[in-house]
Amino acid sequence: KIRQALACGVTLLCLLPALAAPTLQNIQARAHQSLNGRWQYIVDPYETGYYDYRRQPYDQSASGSGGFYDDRQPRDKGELVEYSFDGSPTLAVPGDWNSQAAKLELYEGTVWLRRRFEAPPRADKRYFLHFGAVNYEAHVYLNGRKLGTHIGGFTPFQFDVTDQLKPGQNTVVVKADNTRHADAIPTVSTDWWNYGGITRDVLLAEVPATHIVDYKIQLAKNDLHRIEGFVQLDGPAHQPDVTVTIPEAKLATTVRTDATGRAAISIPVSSLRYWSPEDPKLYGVTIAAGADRVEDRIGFRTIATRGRDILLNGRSVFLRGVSLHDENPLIPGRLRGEGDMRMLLQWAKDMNCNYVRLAHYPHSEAMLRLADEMGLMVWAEVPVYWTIAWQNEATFANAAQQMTDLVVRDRNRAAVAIWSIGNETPVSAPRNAFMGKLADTVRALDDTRLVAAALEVHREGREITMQDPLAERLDLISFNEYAGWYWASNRDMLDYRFTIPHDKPVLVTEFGADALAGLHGDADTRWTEEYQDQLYKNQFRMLDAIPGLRGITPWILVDFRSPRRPHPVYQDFWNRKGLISATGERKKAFHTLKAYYDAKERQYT
Ligand code: GCB
Repeated sequence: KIRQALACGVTLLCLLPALAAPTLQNIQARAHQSLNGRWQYIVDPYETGYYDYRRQPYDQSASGSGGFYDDRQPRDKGELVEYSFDGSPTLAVPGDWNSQAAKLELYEGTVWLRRRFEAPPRADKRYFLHFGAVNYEAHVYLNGRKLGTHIGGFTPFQFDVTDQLKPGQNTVVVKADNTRHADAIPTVSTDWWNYGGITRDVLLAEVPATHIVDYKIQLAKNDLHRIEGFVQLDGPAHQPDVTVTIPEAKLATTVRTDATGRAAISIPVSSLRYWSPEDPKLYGVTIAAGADRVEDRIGFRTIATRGRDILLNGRSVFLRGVSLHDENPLIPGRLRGEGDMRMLLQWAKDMNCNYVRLAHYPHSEAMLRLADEMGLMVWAEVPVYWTIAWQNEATFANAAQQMTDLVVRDRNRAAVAIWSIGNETPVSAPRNAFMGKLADTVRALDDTRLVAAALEVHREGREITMQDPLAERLDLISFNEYAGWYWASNRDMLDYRFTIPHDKPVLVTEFGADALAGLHGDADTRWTEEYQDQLYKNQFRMLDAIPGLRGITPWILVDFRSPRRPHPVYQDFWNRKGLISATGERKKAFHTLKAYYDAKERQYT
């Protein structure tokens, strides 16, 4: 297991290593202390705080010490210590470092972050140090001891620190490293900013020694009349019973756990207010086992396909969507809290969206909870993006781990309708095998949602078709196509036609055009709002001719930063395909898309 790669080597200090633990379901609802706030930081481009001058990692040396994680203070006036967190500047956590210090805007490498906190550990409890996300590689130390390592910039991880916490002051140090690697997920080339740092919440959770680790409480596959799932316990004592109650629906069940602490849940349902974008009803759900109890708010809905239709609670829907990145253009940086998230999702709702594509990597758990509450179906994705190391087993293990962590984290969210296993991955035998295995991984974890990927189309003459063999393994024919922008133009794009005869729903996961807000001209002039607007109108004509078209997520809600976009006048390191500018102005195409969605809404009710 990747996150169990405890880098404690052979040192004596490793006699009692903390264990990387499976993340607790719904951790924000547990008793916890937030470790968000200002963390002291040291920029370390040469990794001086990690390696000695012979390039040996300090944390794998005989003493296990010597690195910046020691948080060392000189014992007397003669002692040489060449770093100090005290007196160093601070970064807000959660928050990427690029948006917080001018000299870190383009930085890729290691930054050390330190925070002190008080803890009163209690004997009958267990403690978990939880990180919502650190991009990309995190080494975590508590009171000078290594807890472990985690890779993957967008998924949560945690350590059981029950045996490491001290009464009084504790010190946590994180080495965050956003260096890109060819064999990583994502790989070196992406069309988004490589924000580094502790980008999501950090907290210390306290649970009873025997506690609820995980649960899934959802409608069974394609069945509006049965809630199905499981509850998983962990701890020293065998806790025989688990109770799940949904008071408002007058539903309750008490079930026995097996020897592994697992209990299967199956609750017959006669009637419920089913979750939908029009009525995003969430029920209070209580899961209780012995001394532990967790409260959640869960929506119940089914999502399935039948022929070319997507059925939400058995009714055919059109997914009126838009793609978005986890970025607040106004900072600009990663979304830092619920206010930022609400702003973006509200912009989508203002366009009459009932659906969002959270591209191209797992967004925050809080974003999914907001989508649940605001009534937006979600396409959730992992950063298997473009050309990755298909033949490398560790790369597959990494992708499968990120996919698993995403599904485990969000599988109680009614909003999540589709798991996406990747974006624009180029067809080849090794890639087909890799992606096929990834599709199997998701299906084994969750059979109650659709599995898809943003594929590419094939163009021959004027005909656009789907030739990707991966499509056969997926529930949807879903693809990106840049008619009118990367090929053809507003003048001739309507000469092309899509031939998609498959008996599956078609989702167009991307199309778009760059437009600099406020730049006007005719519809043949690149970078103008008129060009983008005309392209959208042409797209609607082309796409509406596809019989199976059941949804679109144009690229993209709002302009976003990208190192791949250097044009000094039109881009300035922003991808300008937003329907909204970096400063929040709505471009012409915003209103055109809204009008299209208003019509689709009428057509589907
Ligand atoms: C794509 C990618 C997306 C890019 C977009 C573009 O196909 O999936 O990440 O940002 O095109 O603007 O080129």
